Amino acid sequence: MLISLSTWKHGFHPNRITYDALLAGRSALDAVELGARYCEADLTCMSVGRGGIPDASGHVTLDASIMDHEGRCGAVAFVHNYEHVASIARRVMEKTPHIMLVGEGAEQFAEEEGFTRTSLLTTKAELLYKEWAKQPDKLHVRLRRAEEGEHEYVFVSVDEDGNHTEIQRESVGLPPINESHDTIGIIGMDSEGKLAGACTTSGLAFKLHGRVGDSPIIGAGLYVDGEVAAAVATGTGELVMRACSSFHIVEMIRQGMAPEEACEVAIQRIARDKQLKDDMQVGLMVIRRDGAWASRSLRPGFQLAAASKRLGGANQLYNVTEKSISLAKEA
Ligand code: SD4
Repeated sequence: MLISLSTWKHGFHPNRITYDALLAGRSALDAVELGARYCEADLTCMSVGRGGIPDASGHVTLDASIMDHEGRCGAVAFVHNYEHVASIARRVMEKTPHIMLVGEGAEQFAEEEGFTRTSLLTTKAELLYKEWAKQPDKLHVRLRRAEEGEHEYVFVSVDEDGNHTEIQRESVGLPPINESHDTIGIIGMDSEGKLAGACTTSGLAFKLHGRVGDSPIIGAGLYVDGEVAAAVATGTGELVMRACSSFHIVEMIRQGMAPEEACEVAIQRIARDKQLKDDMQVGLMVIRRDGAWASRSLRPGFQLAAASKRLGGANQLYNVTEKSISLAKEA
């Protein structure tokens, strides 16, 4: 019963890597970690790993979590100098009695564990930061639903009268094509029916220095219960954190709700958040223990990559709309 699901269009290649690892007999935990690592090293992906967009002080800081079918979990947050944060999270899970390490402590642990120290800031991300820093109150970054379903950053200038005008991507050093990306969340089921998940991100562009989102928070960005389901979230982390969305989905499934209904109810909860704004998005995905999976987003524009035995092993991109998409139980 092999299944892998990855968030967003840029999850397509990582999802292939995850699914191939499952096919090769690797555990769900290994497979999701491998997919996450691919994305963390992909420099075109500007919100995961190296190459991510910096925070408001010009630093790229990464957050990640990982969880297995036995409820073991690990997380790191506010990591400045190591690219493979999902693997560091796994190491926290496997080698310490703790769940989460942050900042300097996480980096010291990574160093001791032999992870390679590296600068996360690429020239492209630095150029973008410099543009933003010239007029942080005039250049706003918003998340927009792009035509082909990708969630992308758009840049908006604000004039003295407070009027917002979208500005060309070229003028902030980005190519005109739709090339922006988001956090990756990967959930998978292996040949033994075991579930696992990973979530890794540089977080929201130009976030306040020190801000940590939902991705490393167990129960918010990621939750796995091997007897029930694995769920992952992406999008505006503050919304997901207030609703504990991944945990919420898994618990509703535990009580007998179908995966698509659980996604629906979790999204409706987020839709009632009093801080919700037009440009905020959330995407949720879940795999139930029997292989049924579903996904739902707050607004159109969320995509996911799915590969499964039922899909003949093909890796496919799905557009998730305001309606849930779901695939029935795997044979
Ligand atoms: C965060 N949830 O840090 C992440 C960002 C994300 O799609 O997933 N964007 O809030």
